[in-house]
Amino acid sequence: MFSFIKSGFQKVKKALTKTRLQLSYRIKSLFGQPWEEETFERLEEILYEADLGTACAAYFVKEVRQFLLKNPQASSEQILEVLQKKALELLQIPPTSAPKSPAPGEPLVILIVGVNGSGKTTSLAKLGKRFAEEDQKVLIAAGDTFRAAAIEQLDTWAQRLSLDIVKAKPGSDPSAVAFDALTAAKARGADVVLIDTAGRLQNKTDLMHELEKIKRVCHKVIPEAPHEIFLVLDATVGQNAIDQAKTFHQFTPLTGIILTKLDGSAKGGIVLSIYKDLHIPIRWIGVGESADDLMPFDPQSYVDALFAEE
Ligand SMILES: Nc1nc2c(ncn2[C@@H]2O[C@H](COP(=O)(O)OP(=O)(O)OP(=O)(O)O)[C@@H](O)[C@H]2O)c(=O)[nH]1
Ligand SMILES: [Mg+2]
Repeated sequence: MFSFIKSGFQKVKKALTKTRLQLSYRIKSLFGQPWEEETFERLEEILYEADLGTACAAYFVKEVRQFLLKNPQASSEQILEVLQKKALELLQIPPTSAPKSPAPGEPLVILIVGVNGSGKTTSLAKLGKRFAEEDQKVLIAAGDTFRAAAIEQLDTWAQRLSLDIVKAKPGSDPSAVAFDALTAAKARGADVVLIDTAGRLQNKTDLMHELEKIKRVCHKVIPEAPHEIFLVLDATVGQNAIDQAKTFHQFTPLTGIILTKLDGSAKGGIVLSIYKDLHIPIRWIGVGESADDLMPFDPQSYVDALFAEE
C-alpha cells in the first residue's frame, strides 16, 4: 500500500514538473532580496503566469503581504510555508453540488461531460479500469453517437479493459443509449455505469439540451441518477477551462471535475483557480495517456508536488 502511495506521488510530481518550473522555481528566485513593492508585483505575475487567474493570484499576494507585515524578518522557508498552507486551505473549500449516493441494489451512474478533445472518452475508460480493479462490475455506455469513431474508440477501450459496453448505431439518440445502459445495468447487476457524451454538437444550446435529455432519461430508469456529473477539463487550455466549467455548471450542476493532461501542461496552477473561482472539487487528474494514468486528486500531494525539490 505504502509503495502504491509513494509511486502515486511520484507520478503526480512528474506530471507537475513543467508547472513546478513555472511556479515554485520562479517564486524561489525572488528570495534573498528585500521584499519591496516590485517583488510583490513580480510574485503576482508569476502566479498569474502559472494560470492561477487574477483573483487567485491577488489572494496569495495579499496573504504573503500580511504575513510579512507581521513577520518582517521571515525566512524564505516561512514564506513558502505560507503559500503552501494557503493553497491547502483553498483546496478544502466545500463543494457546491454534493454527489448523490445510489440506493441499495442500484448502480452508481456517472455522466461524463466536456468539450471535444478534453479527454472524456479516455478518462471514462481509465475510470472504468479503476472501478473494475476494486471488484466493481462496470458498464460503459457509448453516449457519444455523434461520430462513428467515438463509438469505436470506446469499444476498443472496452475490449482492451474487458469492460461491459452498451452502444448503438452512429447517429442514434444518445438518451436512448443511456436508457438501454441503465436498464441493462439493473438487469445485469452492475455496480457502476459510466456514460460517455459528445463534446461537439451544432451549437452550445444543442449540446446542453442533449445533456438535459440524457439526464431526464437516466432519471426515469433510476430516480436519483445520474448520481455524479463529472466535467472533463484539459489542463493545457489554462484559464479557458474556467469559462468552460462555468458554462456547463450553469446548465447542469457538476459534482466534480476530471482535470486531464496535467502531464503536458505548465498550467497546473489552474487547480487553485478552479477551487477559488468555481468551488467545484477536482476528483481525478489525468497524468498521461495510458490506462493507469488517472489518479485520485489529493490536495496534499498536489501542494507537495508543486513545491517539491527535485
Ligand atoms: N498526455 C495526456 N493525454 C491525454 C490525457 N487524457 C486524454 N489524453 C489524450 O487526449 C486526446 C483526446 O482524448 P479523448 O478521450 O478522445 O477526448 P474526448 O473528450 O473524448 O474527445 P471527443 O470525443 O472528440 O469530444 C487523446 O489523444 C488522449 O489520449 C492525459 O491525462 N494526459
Ligand atoms: Mg470522446
